[in-house]
Order: sequence, then C-alpha cells, then structure tokens
Amino acid sequence: MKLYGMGQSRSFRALWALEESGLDYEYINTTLRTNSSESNSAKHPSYLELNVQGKVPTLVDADLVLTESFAILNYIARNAPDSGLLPKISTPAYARLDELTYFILAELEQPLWSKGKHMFALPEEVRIPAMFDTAKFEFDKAVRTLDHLLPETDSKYAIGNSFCIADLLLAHTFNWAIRFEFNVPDKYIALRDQHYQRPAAQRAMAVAE
Ligand SMILES: N[C@@H](CCC(=O)N[C@@H](CS)C(=O)NCC(=O)O)C(=O)O
Repeated sequence: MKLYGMGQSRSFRALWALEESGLDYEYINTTLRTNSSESNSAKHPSYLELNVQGKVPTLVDADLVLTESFAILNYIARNAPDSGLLPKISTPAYARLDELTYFILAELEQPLWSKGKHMFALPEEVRIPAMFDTAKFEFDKAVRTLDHLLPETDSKYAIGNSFCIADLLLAHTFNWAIRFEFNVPDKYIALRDQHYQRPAAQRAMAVAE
C-alpha cells in the first residue's frame, strides 16, 4: 500500500492506523498548496489523477484508490482483522462505532475545518475572519454533545475495553483542536495524550516528520 500524506493533517489518521495494523506500507510525503510543477506537490498533475481535489490523504492499494480518511481507516482495519481496530461487525458495538465516528466527522471536525478554511485554505478574497467565533461556538456545542455520546464508564476507550479506529479518530481530532487553539476540556486533552503515547502513534509521528 502507498499512503500519500502530510504531517499532522488528516493523513496522520491513516498513517497511525497503518502503524497499528502491522501492514506493510510506503509513505509518500506530499506538500499542500505548493506549485504544481513540484514533483511531490498535491497539485502535481500525476497526483491529481489519483486525488482530483489535490488533498491528502490518498491510499493506493493495487487498483484501489481511496481519498477519504475514514474510508481509509476502515479499509486498513478490515485488512488487519487481528489488530482489533474494528469491533465485530453486526454487533451493537459496531453501531456505536458508526454513530460516534459519523458524529466526529460531521459535527466535531467541521468547526475545526471551518477555521482552517477561513485561516489559510480558501482563496483570500472569500475568507471571513468572523467565522472563527462561529467555529468556536459550534465546537463547544459539539463537545457538549460528545459528553453524552461517550460511555459513562471508567474505560479509557470509546467502545468496549480496547483501542479501535474511533479512539484514533477522536484523539487525532482533539489534537487538531488543540493545535488550532479551541477550548478543549482537560479530560479530552488527557485522552489525546494517552492515545498519542501508544507506540504506533509515536512511530507514525516519526514517519510524518
Ligand atoms: N474529507 C477529507 C478531507 C481531506 C482534506 O481536506 N485534507 C486536507 C488536509 S487535512 C487537504 O489536503 N487540504 C489541502 C487543500 O485544502 O488544499 C478526508 O477526511 O480525507
């Protein structure tokens, strides 16, 4: 498998999952918002053939090309059934995984990306700095909802008693929130710290640097 990625962007989710999975992979460092003539630019014509939006991550496995980070996590986890990265299919645990991960992608992540878009990703002429306050408001609301979606147990994991892709996605999303200076409650900073101490996360950090 080949993973195209950049630093701590959403591609880090896939890189971390690959390290958790034990699968063989090659990491291709890709640069964002760089000149299309640079060979490792996400705007290079050969990369755009794989990922029409010129974004990361992209995973290539033989003829399969995937360009959505959570689809990539699922694919990696399904290819490494012994890794425990996914709960058993058709169980209530799997439904909880779906609920939580869709919530993270649709509600918790969106204000982070809104801030990013209006800070650096959109063309300057369409950026609206007042969006930062809206993003903060929406993030705080999503965090309050998350408090109800996560189990009220002593388990440090989102589902059951072991680490799965929901934990990885949550930890990466809170890491992003911390880097973008959102108000992250202490318990979620602790959750980020705990999961980022996993050996696979540390190895992924070394690869992404
Ligand atoms: N929904 C996609 C979003 C991918 C995405 O927006 N990636 C960002 C980095 S986190 C990117 O490549 N941005 C480049 C740009 O906006 O030019 C996913 O989760 O994979």
